[in-house]
Amino acid sequence: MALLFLSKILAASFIMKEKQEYDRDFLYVDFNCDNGELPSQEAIERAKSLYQSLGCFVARRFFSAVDYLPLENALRFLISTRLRLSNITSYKINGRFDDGFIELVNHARLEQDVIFRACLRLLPMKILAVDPRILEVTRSLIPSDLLMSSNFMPIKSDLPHSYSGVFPWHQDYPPQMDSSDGLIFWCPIQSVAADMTLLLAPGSHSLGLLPCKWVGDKPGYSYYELASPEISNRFPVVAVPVEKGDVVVCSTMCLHASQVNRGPYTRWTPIFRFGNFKDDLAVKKNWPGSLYEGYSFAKICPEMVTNIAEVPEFLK
Ligand SMILES: O=C(O)CCC(=O)C(=O)O
Repeated sequence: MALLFLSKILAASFIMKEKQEYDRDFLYVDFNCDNGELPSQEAIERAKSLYQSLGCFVARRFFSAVDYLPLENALRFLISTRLRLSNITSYKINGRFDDGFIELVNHARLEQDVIFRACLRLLPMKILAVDPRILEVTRSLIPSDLLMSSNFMPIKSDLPHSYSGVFPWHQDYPPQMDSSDGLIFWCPIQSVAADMTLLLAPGSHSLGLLPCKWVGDKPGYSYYELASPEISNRFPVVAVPVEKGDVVVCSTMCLHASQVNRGPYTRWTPIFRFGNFKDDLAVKKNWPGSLYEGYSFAKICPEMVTNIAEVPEFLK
């Protein structure tokens, strides 16, 4: 155990030494498969090597605008239906699929949740989740012949200048609990600039699952935060700006954080997650799923919750 801890500290301090030379372009791999073809072996190998050493990478030109059209059309329908039901007729027309969404949510906050829940069952989302390019990358990064496709694959909507849904540094395992080698595809439908994109702490996946503390029933679904959030300071912080079609891929153990959407429009981000049924942790914990599906991290991993005594009984 002590040896394991020492090796993790050594790995972390090695990454700290690299910090000065760190260049975020290093995380980008040109997949160039936005024409629908499978990624090249060269792109896969480069991505695999980054994923193993840093726990994350950005797949440039992964999807095309056309790949997102079914999702945009579905969102257009959902939003316009809710606008009609709410009798909202005056809203800004920008020629976007989400015209009226901001006005809809300003009219009633609950509408954001109605759209969010509907999106969890959108067939175009499920179809994109099994896109051959997604599966090829997943199979290359998770060494298993029995993959798990998470039930929790949302489309996140971040309103301009809103702090709701802005997550501090975290690992995805506590809210998702698929497997310790699970991975996430963060696929913004629009370009996202550096000052409002995902923040990554490359190399942090090497720490493994980190202790969390229960922070109560906050709005949103994240009820646990890192027990020692300052642990992210040991790693470089990289903001990864993306063009439409780029996809950020990171390990469930890689520390990442949100930034506020500083743009004028809603930021829409489909998120796909995969895991491994044969992973030791997944087997030991009886293949749990996400907090959203009702699985409780405090029940499944009580040993990782530093303030377990404060957690209400119904969550333990
Ligand atoms: O889109 C974001 O703001 C971050 C999403 C995220 O960190 C997550 O879903 O785990």
